[in-house]
This record gives sequence, structure tokens and C-alpha cells, in this order.
Amino acid sequence: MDEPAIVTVQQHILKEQHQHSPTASGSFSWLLSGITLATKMTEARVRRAGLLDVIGAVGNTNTHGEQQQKLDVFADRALAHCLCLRENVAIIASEECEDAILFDGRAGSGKYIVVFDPLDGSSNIDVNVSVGTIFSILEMPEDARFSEDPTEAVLQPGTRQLAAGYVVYGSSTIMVYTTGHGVHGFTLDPSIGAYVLSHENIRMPESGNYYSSNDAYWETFPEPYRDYLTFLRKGGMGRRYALRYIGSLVADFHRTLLRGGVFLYPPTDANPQGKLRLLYEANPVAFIAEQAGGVATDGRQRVLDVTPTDIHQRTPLIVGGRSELAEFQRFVPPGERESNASRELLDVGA
Ligand code: P6P
Repeated sequence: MDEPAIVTVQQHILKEQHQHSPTASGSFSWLLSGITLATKMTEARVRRAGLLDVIGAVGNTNTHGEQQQKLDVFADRALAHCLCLRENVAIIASEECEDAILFDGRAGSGKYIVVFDPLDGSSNIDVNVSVGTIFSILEMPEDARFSEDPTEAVLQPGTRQLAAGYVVYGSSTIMVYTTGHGVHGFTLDPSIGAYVLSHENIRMPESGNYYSSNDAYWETFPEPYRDYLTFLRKGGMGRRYALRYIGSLVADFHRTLLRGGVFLYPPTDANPQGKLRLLYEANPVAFIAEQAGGVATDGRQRVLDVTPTDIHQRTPLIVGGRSELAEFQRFVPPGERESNASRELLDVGA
């Protein structure tokens, strides 16, 4: 009996590179292998969290004053270690560190920048809820190669991403990534320690049955957002939507990617600019969503068009199927800063 061919993520990225950039040197695949290795190290810890006394806060707080869970620190160090060993990586920036890091001697030689949230949703670790790693890969700009301050090289709009992806440590461990040629998912096979192709060319459904938002903040959502959600709840799209909210962006987005619907983290009183981070949460998610046929906005414009001014800046995020987002933009029209791309993406009338 012919066994289906096993395609690992490394094989897949090499095939993609040869297909889309025949002169590729394979250095991107080498970079990606650093990320996959770090996530396997993290996955091993996540799976044994209750046994390895890694549960609970490490007693420190990160740059945002958030309790650092032991696994946050481990995941951050695993990525920094594995990426430092990839000589084509010049700069990394992590949710866990205030500043971007320029690896010694890489200013003129390193070609890539990797921005990441090493363990998103980590507050859920102690209660065994899915958590994840999110990453975004940018190219080192020519004019920043010799800059002493690596921050400016990192502050690029999401449209400049070369690749983006996430790993969700859930009932299984799945890596989803895009290099701008579709979205592909790989399930970690513990028996061989490899991410194996399991979801080729993922397409986000045009519409779904779920909306995903933390309704505890209902009173502080801007009114147009409340009107939109009420519209969904009352069957305005021709069917009633159910609420699904895990409180872990990677898990909530992964469901939205596969099942459709809409995820929203609107502006709130506590977070008027939104809670999610633009560079290492919203941008990678938005790149993947668009590559899968979905849409991602910050409530005023396409997320990928925003030019960041701070590594850790926050943004509202509304991401989902084309029909949910087209309806959203009727309740919350793009702002005066709207990009034409927003209109094109949604075929929103003039
Ligand atoms: P709230 C996790 O802390 C996180 O950064 C995202 O993973 C998640 O979507 C969001 O915050 C949840 O925030 O305010 O609903 O607990």
C-alpha cells in the first residue's frame, strides 16, 4: 500500500523557495529550522509543564509589568539561542525584551530580522489552555545595516514581512506559516520529532458561525463595535453567531483561520489603542489571514499598512472572513487614513 508521502516543513520551505525564487540559497530554510527547533524545545516543556515545576510565575515581570511565567522565559531563551546560531539572522525582537537585539558582528552580514512573541497566552499555562509562539520575519534594510540602533530596522510595516507563522501548543502541536505563497500547516509528529505537512494551502472560509471577543469589556467597546456584534448575535448575517473565546490569540485565530468567523480585540478603556501588539501578534496574524483569503484591519485601516513607531506598540485587531469584515466596515468605516488596499480587499463600494 502506498503510504502518503511525508513532507516536513523544511522540505516544504525548500520546495517553495526553489519554486518561487530559483536562485534561493536555502538560507531561509536554515533560518526557519532555528525557529522550528526552538518551538520543539518549548513544546517539550509545555507538554510536561505540570511535572517539571515550571508552572507558576518565575517571580519576575517582563518589560510590560506582566508576570513572567517560567515557560515564557524558557521559550524566549530557546528562540534567542537557536536564532543566534543562524548566522543569517542579524536582529531579534521579543515581547519579553524591551529592546531589539543586534547579534555581534551581524550588522553588515545578517540578512534577516525575526520578531516574536515566544509564548503568547502564557497566563493560560497553569490551566492547560492552548498557548502559542508567533513569529514574523523581515529583511534587514540596506540603510540600516550599519546602524548602531537595531530598533529602526525593526520598525517596518507588515507589508514588508518575508514570512510569518505561529505554533499552537494545543491538543496537537501545529505550525502554520506563509512566505507569501499561500498558508500551510504542519503537525508535529512526536514519534519522529518532525513537523509534517497536514494542512496544505489553508483557505479561510468566506464566512463562519463564530465571533470571538472578550465580552467582559462590552460596555467599553466603542458603540459601532457593539452595534456590529449585536448585528451578528441577532442573525443579521442570516444566521446566529455563537461566541468562542479562549483568551489565547493563537488558539482563537487558528480556529478562525480554519472555521471562519471573526476575531475582535477592539479599543477598550483599559487599552484605548487595543491590547495586542502590532509587530509580533497582529502583523503575522494579518499576513496569514490575507494569504488565506481573509481580511485584517485595526478598525481604521489594513493592519499590514501601519508603519510602527515602537517595537511594542499596541493595536486593535479585527480579523476574519471576507463577509464578516465587509459587514464590519459598514458599521466601522475605514478611517481617513484608509488604504486603497482595504477597499480592494473588501470590494467596498466607493
Ligand atoms: P484578554 C494573551 O494574554 C493575549 O495577549 C492574547 O493572546 C489574547 O488574545 C489576549 O491577550 C486576551 O486578552 O484581555 O481577553 O484577557
